[in-house]
Amino acid sequence: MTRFDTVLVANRGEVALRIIRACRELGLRSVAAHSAADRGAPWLALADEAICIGAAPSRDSYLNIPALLLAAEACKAGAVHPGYGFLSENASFAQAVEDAGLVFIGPTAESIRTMGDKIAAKRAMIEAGVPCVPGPDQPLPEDAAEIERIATQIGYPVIVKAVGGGGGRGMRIVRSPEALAEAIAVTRTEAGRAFGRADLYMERFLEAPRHVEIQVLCDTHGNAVSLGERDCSMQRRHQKVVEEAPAPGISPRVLRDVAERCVAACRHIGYRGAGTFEFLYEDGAFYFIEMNTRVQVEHPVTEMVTGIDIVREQIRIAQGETLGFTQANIAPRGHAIECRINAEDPFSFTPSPGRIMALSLPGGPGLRVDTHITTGYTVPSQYDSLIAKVIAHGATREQAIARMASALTELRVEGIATNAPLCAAIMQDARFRAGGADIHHLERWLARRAAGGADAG
Ligand code: MV4
Repeated sequence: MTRFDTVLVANRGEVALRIIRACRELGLRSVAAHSAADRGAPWLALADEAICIGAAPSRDSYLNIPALLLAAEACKAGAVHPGYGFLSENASFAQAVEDAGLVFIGPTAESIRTMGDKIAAKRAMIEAGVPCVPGPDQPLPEDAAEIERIATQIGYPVIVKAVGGGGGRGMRIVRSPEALAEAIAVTRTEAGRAFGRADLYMERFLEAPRHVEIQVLCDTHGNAVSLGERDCSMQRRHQKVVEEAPAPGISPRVLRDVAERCVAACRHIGYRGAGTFEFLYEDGAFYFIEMNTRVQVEHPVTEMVTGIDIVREQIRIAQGETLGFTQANIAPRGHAIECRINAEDPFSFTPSPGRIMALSLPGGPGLRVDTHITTGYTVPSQYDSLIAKVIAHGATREQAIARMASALTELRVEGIATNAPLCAAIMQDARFRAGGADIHHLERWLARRAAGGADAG
């Protein structure tokens, strides 16, 4: 039944290494496509083969579809794993891979396209019974009076979002009818420029929600399961910093209900592979905002509590195999927390590329470090600043926090600045320790810190 024996890894850094390891475990050959800037990078040595696909800028390499297809052909790959970021949610890439007779390790191009259109995604979710933020599942009309009526019906404050946007790009909060026309005009212009599509939609703006997402896995034989939720509320400028599973303080009944609705939605849309349903959670209720059709940076916290290897399952699903477990077999155990370690200044957040002069990675019970860096490795300036993910598991949330705090004292990266001190401070923050902080907490905390308020809760 094996459809391929060689996987082209169309990504870099820690996720390339994550995919290479999963391939090896499954007895598959991995070929790492890389840019000129990543020549000689440590993860390439762990792949069975490495192919340079273009110059350092992503557009010439990791975003270069013809170069990736050529590399796949040259190394006789039967499948392509896109990782996260780059081309992972590019429907044209998924289509081009399949048109070349290769397997795209992910959902169909059609699923990716639907979820990339935020209105189409929302409509599919409403049809499937997934709770959404109040607001029409239609693009906004042109007529100003009609738009005002829609906003009045939703109730202020509202949020205007680009249909082609997502991940925090192309949106604006509107608090009064007076501000509406201007906000629409500006967002429309931005959306047209940024996404090549000026369509907008409107929702009720939730003031202080949490970001809670549901991980699903679906095979091509009609089996779909939920691996439970992750709370990713600790973020700055739409970049997650700390993620955890399970989400603290949410009723198991409410969680089970929303997870079941996500699984039903997967069946409804014929989804395949790994996927994440993003929700805002406020006052005991879930509101769908977007679906991610890729493996996510924070997938390890789910792996730690479920014992399921999500990347391995992605590859097995692409091989046409059935999920090796049912919903009844999935029993989350304990608590897991991930800290994203970035090469950046922990106060100014300016990127800090450069050579790693010394490195000590933490270890011990319940600890996992996903990283591609080594002593002597130079973090290039062209790409994302993520250099490592530290994941701590414990029987309880308190134990996971204690293990993370301890791990962050062990972590030593010399030669470049990292945000590890910020992560360590978050582990000591009273509001984080209480659990259930909202999506604005970290930015509020950083603003207080910048103003000189040491560590007010
Ligand atoms: C919202 C919202 C409040 N109400 N939608 C930002 C990222 C994108 N995925 C959706 N986002 C939001 N949509 C409604 N109706 C607040 C945000 C939001 C946010 C969401 C998740 C995580 C962090 C956030 C930070 C600011 C705003």
